[in-house]
Amino acid sequence: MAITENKAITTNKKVLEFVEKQIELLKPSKVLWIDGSEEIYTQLTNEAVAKGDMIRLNEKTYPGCLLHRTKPNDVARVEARTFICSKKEEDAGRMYNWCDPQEMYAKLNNIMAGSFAGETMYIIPYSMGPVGGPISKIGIEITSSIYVVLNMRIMARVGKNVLDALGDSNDFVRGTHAKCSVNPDDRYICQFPEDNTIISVNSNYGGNVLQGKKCFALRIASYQGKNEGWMAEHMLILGIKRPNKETVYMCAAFPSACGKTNLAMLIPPKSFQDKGYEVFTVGDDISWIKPGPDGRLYAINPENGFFGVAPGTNKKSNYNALMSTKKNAIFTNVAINPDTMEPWWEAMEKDAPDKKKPDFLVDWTGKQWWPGMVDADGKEIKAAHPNSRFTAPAENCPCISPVFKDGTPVPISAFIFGGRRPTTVPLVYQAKSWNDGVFIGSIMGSETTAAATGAVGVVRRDPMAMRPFFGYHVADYFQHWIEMGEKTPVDKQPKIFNVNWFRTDKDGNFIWPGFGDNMRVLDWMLKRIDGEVDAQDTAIGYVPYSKDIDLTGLDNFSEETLKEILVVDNDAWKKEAEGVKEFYATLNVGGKMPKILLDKADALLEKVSK
Ligand code: GTP
Ligand code: SPV
Ligand code: MN
Repeated sequence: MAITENKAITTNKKVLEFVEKQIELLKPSKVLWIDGSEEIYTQLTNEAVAKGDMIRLNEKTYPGCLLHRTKPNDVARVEARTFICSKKEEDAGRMYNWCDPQEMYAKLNNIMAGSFAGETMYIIPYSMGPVGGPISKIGIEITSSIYVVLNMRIMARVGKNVLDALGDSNDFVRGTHAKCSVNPDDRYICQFPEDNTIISVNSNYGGNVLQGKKCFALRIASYQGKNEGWMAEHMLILGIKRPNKETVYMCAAFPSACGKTNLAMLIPPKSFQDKGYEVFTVGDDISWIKPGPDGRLYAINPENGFFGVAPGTNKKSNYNALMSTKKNAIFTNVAINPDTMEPWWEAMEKDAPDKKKPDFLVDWTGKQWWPGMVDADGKEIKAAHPNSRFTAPAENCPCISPVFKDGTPVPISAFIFGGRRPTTVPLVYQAKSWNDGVFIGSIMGSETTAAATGAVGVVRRDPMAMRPFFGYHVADYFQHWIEMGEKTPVDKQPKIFNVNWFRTDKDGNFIWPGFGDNMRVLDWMLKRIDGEVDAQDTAIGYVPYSKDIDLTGLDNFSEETLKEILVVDNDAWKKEAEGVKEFYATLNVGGKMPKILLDKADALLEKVSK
């Protein structure tokens, strides 16, 4: 019999039943309900620091900040071990591992049984979206990891008020996280969409175990959205204010580590600031989107914080993200300066290691590190893991939108898709219709990054940046997008664009300056939305006239170069279209792919083959 450390903070029978069942299975020594009180967080932080699980950073320069190191075999999401467990295999779909739910429950129960022995079980009630909000949903995560409790506190709304809002309802996602021995061979990240259930075992890393994020807010929620008439997308939300105009909101889907956090927190170039342009961040990773009473699509950011990529984040590349990490943040797998107890990562620019002092830093694995260190194969050793991350409260962000906190859904005027494409895909183009936009999103490709395990730098198809996050069959997901368009009056449909910040020259350097200068591309979109400029009609959609992208104040970048990255090269697109057809064929087993999209793939090939 477990010793309850504090009393249940709900009388909801379904919640209590779920908790009892997990106690029976996991056999913790103690049980603690996370009620959202400061006392509990302070107690848990002290405990984690005492155990060496967390390192407290410099209280003066990084107040309330902690460092955590994961096991070297547990540093990213693991797509190969992520499962959608729907009753029928055809409902899980094509881009995913599937397993029969009963078989998977049996396997997981076997792995987890008794694994909390000697430990405390934490029960985390959390709301994705503001507690009680019109688009919000509730989950309960059970874990023995203080790292998870402290991160969930930042990433979601956590506490007793969530259970109060739930009342007697059974409408909550049941989540269990069992760290076990962090054995990668027995690691499973499983979603059971038909049961509103998530189970993660043998990991203690971010996206695998902070279940509100990818497991719930994308995999489970995309399935809920399909059934309930809304959408859960891997999209940032930003607001742009032009002088004398209302703020316009846009959502953008880029694959992991391809610039969502950067774009969401963009600082406009000086020439735009001088004109009075302002950018506000609503979210940097996930959007929940629902039709509003006026027929437009409205979005919220269901999260409460950012789980952002650390390396490369500096004052110049993302000032707002950097500032967000200055208090009450948790760093995962970054390096630390043991003298100052401040975090460090590659290209942070501040406190760059001093070559004369070789013991300057401690790397993400806890070992001494100095610049230029190489491993036995002569490969450079990084101080911070390439997928090291910060967990930062959204309220820390200097440009957080005033609508974020109360969670007011914002009307969306544009959807932007994009990925890392060294060739072929122009800087920006616009879909000619909603369904053309669905087609463009569905054929998205990107070079892989360190955000997931596996080879880095290979182009793979990543529809709507959702490849790792679909909670149901990808073809049904495309159909859902088409239907959401049908339900939205044409004049109220968001315009759909595709961007590519990552075109490279023959030496492999990025051609477009990117980052804050992406404002110039967003500005073109605003002008298109308001009907202020024409565009070139091409085989893939509307491409800007170079004169309509404002290059004021951009040194060393000519209109000629811009023209080069706006070109639609028919030969390259012929290969692309053939690749798309092959890709579609892999999805179309059982004839599930919407005919509208299959026809568009044929039409594209025909247009670029002329
Ligand atoms: P997840 O949190 O993994 O979903 O990713 P994210 O899309 O939020 O990624 P993030 O914004 O953290 O992207 C980080 C990577 O994108 C870094 O390598 C940046 O240098 C790079 N990046 C972001 N914006 C730009 C840009 O405009 N141009 C170029 N060349 N690189 C960019
Ligand atoms: C991503 O990989 O897209 C992330 C980080 O946003 S994680 O939460 O680990 O999935
Ligand atoms: Mn993401």
